Amino acid sequence: MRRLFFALWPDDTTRQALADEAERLAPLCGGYPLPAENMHITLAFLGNVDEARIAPLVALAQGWPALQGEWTLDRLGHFPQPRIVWAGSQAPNDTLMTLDAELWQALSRHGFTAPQREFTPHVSLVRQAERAAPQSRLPTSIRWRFDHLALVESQLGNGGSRYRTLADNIS
Ligand code: 2AM
Repeated sequence: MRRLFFALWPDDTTRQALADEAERLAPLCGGYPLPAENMHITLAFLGNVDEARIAPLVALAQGWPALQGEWTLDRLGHFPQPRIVWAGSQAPNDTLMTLDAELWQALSRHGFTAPQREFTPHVSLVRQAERAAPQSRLPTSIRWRFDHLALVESQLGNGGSRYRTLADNIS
């Protein structure tokens, strides 16, 4: 079994801007900042997947049509349970919502079921946060141009999660 999810990964500049924001927020929220290499948005979390079901997911990622999208992060949010402070956007992003819906549609053909709850696009910045950020806007908005979809494995370890890309639609 491997713990898998589909995600978008930012370029270096965007990732660093998010990590800087996480560093700034961590002491204010009483948690720990996630490192630059972990910054991403999850579109579809699959959980533990049997080895036998992984090959079709790799093929799905590799065969996904080219992506071209943009997301402006300008808002901070808080999930009290699981204690995450995150970055997202005030305005809904149609490209992301459509991409998420299309991805789950494709995944349903492989026996995976979309969650009931509504998709809240977010990038986790601070974990084990004791409280929300003091303000709900990002001091400086961050523009993220995304161009590839990745199937990623999450390995849980002592130092937090480590992520490894198994397949994407650009390499
Ligand atoms: P999070 O950052 O909001 O915790 C790897 O764990 C990725 O999958 C993270 O982006 C994490 O989101 C997400 N994830 C973990 N468990 C999830 C769940 N039950 N539903 C949706 N996403 C989940």
